Amino acid sequence: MELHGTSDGSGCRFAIVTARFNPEITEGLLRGARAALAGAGVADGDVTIVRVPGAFELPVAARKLAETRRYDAVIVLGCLIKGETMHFEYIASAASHGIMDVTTTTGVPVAFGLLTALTDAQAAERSGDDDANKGREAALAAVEMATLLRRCGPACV
Ligand code: DLZ
Repeated sequence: MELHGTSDGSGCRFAIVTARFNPEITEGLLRGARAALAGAGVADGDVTIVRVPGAFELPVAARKLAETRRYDAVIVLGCLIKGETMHFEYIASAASHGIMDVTTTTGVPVAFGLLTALTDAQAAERSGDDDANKGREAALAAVEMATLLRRCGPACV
């Protein structure tokens, strides 16, 4: 037996948590994610968007949403750009571990759309209106995982 998700997200519900820090980048990620969900057949009314101050706040909001059990998947979007201090390392580590913890402890897929870029240019390249948009990539992963888990009921193992 082989199980896999699909690219048809119709009927699935998604929450997108997006950080406001570096808004020119995170709004691009959000556009990419929304376009990908719409392209996968997800109705606008099945998408909830939640805004948080920065990447550090992504895990707590993702957990709250996952625990409602209202969503097939949660998508987190944010952008960390390396500066001259250690904030990049600390926030990236805390956010990525926190997000992984949410998905493993709740069993709800959380797609990782947190950019960790060394320069503004790298972040811009990954948040434009094209296939390189990492919000788009995270949304497509969320659709695949949402549809996979719907198929992974008790009857399938
Ligand atoms: C404080 C801070 C800094 C310096 N840089 C970023 C960043 O590049 N990207 C980001 O999403 N958030 C940043 N933040 C904000 C923190 O994530 C957080 O919102 C604050 O420390 C408040 O808890």
